[in-house]
Amino acid sequence: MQRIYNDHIQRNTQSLNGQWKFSVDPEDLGWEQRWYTGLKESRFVTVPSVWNTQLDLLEYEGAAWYEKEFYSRGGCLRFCFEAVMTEADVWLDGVHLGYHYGGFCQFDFIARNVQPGNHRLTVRVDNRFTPQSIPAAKVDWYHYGGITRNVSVETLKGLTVLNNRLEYALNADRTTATCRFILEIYNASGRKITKSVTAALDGKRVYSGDITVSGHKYATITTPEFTVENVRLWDPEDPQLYDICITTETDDLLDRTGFRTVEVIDQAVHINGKPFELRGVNRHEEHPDWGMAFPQGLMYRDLDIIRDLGCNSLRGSHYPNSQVFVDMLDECGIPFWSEIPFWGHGYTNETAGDPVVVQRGLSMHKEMVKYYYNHPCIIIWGMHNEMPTGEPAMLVMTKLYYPYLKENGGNRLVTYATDKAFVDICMEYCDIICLNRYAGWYYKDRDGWLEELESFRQRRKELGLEHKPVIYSEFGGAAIYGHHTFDDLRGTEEYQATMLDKALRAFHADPIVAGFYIWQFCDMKTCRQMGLDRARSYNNKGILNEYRKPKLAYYIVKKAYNEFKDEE
Ligand code: ADA
Repeated sequence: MQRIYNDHIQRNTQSLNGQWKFSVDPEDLGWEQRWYTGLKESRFVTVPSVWNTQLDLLEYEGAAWYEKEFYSRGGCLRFCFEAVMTEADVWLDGVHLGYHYGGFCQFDFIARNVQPGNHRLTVRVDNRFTPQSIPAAKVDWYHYGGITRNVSVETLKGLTVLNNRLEYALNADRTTATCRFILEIYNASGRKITKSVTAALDGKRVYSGDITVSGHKYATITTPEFTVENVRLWDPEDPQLYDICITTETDDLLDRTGFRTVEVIDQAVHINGKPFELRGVNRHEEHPDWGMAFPQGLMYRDLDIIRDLGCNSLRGSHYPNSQVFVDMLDECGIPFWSEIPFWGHGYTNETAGDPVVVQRGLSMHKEMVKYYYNHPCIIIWGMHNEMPTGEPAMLVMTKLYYPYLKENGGNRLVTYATDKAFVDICMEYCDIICLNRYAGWYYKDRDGWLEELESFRQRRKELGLEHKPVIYSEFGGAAIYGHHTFDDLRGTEEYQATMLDKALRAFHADPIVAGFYIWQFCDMKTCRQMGLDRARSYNNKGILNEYRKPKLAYYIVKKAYNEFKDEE
C-alpha cells in the first residue's frame, strides 16, 4: 500500500500504477467472450484514474476491463488495490483471483506458485447501481468508475505480516499505556514452518515469539500486554507519532500510531482530557480534472488551505479517504471523522433492511476498521449519513453497527449524521448526536438557528439524551463563485457568507454544541439523480469553488474560526 513513508524494507513491492490496457464493455460481452484471457481491442489509460475524464466516457456506467503486463520473479504474489469503483473481479493469467465490492476501501488477493516471467493482470470493473448498492444511485456526488487508487504487487516470502493493530488503554493521567498487538500472519511458503515474529514500537522490541503455521494458512497473534511509560501523546497541539515495525526472518511491515484519549465529558468532546470544540469542514476527495482519483500533490494543497482556514478537524464525507491523506492528518494533528459511503436519500425502509445491504455495510465497517485502526487522527467513526433513521430497519442496522464499532473500533466515538432531527428513532445508538440541518437554505431563514437549537434541546430532553452532545455535521448553502448582486439573493457569495457566519456564531455560543462541520469545503460535481436543484450539475455549497478558489465565505469562516481559537 502507498503510505507517506515506506511500509516495507524487506518485502519486494512493485507499483503497478501507470499505463494499462482498457476496454469498455457496455453490452457485457466480456465474461462470455473470456476477455480475461487477453483484451483484443483496447486503448491505453493511466492507473489510478477515473474513466469519466475521457471525453467519450463522461457519463459511462457499466463494465470496463483493465489489463496490465508485468514481469515477476514469481513465487507468492499479493495484489493490492487501494480502491476500485465499485465492483472488481481480478484475474492473473486468466485465473480468477477474487471479487471485491465497495468503491472506497483497499483489498488484496494472493496468488501462489507463480512462475518467473511475464504475467497478465486483468481487472473487470463495474460501477452500475442496483437496489442493493452502497451508496444507492441517488447520491450527491458523481457516478465515477475506474481503478481510482494505487495498485501494487508484493512478493511474499516465508512467514509474512499482512496487518497489525495496536490496541491500548491509557492510565488516568495518560502517562502510561497498556498495549498489545494483534498481528495477521500468512505463511507464504506453503510448508509447515516455525519462525519467530518480532514487534517493535519506536525502536524498542516489545514482543518476540515463535509461531508454527502449516500450509498456506493465515494465523493471528495476540501478543501479551506490555506497557509504554512516559507516553508522548498524539495531541492536535503536538501530534506525536510512534513507529511500528513488525518483522519475521523474511518479511516486515512498518506502520505508525499515536496515543490519545477521546471521550465525551459534560456534553463536550475531550481530547486527552481537554475540551476540544471541533471546527471543521466536510471534504470530498474529488477534483474536476481527476474525479475521485485524487493526486497526492493536491492533497497537500487542500490541507494547506484547510489549515489556513483555521479548521481544527475534518469530516471525510462520505467514505474512507486515501491512506496517504489520513497519514498527513496524523502528522499535522487534525482529528478526523471517517465514515462508510452509506448516503441516505436513495434508501427506503425496505432497501435499508435488505440483508445484503446490511451485510455490505458491515463488511465496509470491518474493512475501514482493519485498515485505518492505527491512525490516531481518526477520533470518530461514522456509520451512515441521512439514512431513513425514522424507520424500523435503520434501528436494526444501527443497533448492529454501533456495538461492532464500539467493541472493535479502538478508542473512538461512534456516530451517524441525521437529517431527521425530530423524528429519528436511532439516537440512543451513538455517542454524539450529529445533525445535518440547512436553516436558511432548505427551510426557515438564516436567523432560524436560535429557535432551531431550542427545539432540539427540547427534543433531546424528551428522548432522555441530555448527556449526549450535539455536532452540526452539515449546514450551509450554495453560492455560485463570482456571483454578486446588490440584493441579498440566494446563490450569491454574500448570502452564503452571511448564512455561515450566523450559523457558526449560534453554534459556538451554545453549550450543547460540541462541534460543527460546514457543508462543504469546495464545490463538487454531482450526479443526474440529484435533479434540477444542482446548478451547473455541481453541489455549489463549497466555500471554495471546485478549483479551490476562495469565495467570500472563506474569509468570513476564517475570521470566525480564528476568533473562536483566540477565545481558548
Ligand atoms: C446532505 C448530504 C450531503 C449534501 C447536502 C446538500 O446533507 O449529506 O452529501 O448532499 O445534503 O448539499 O444538500
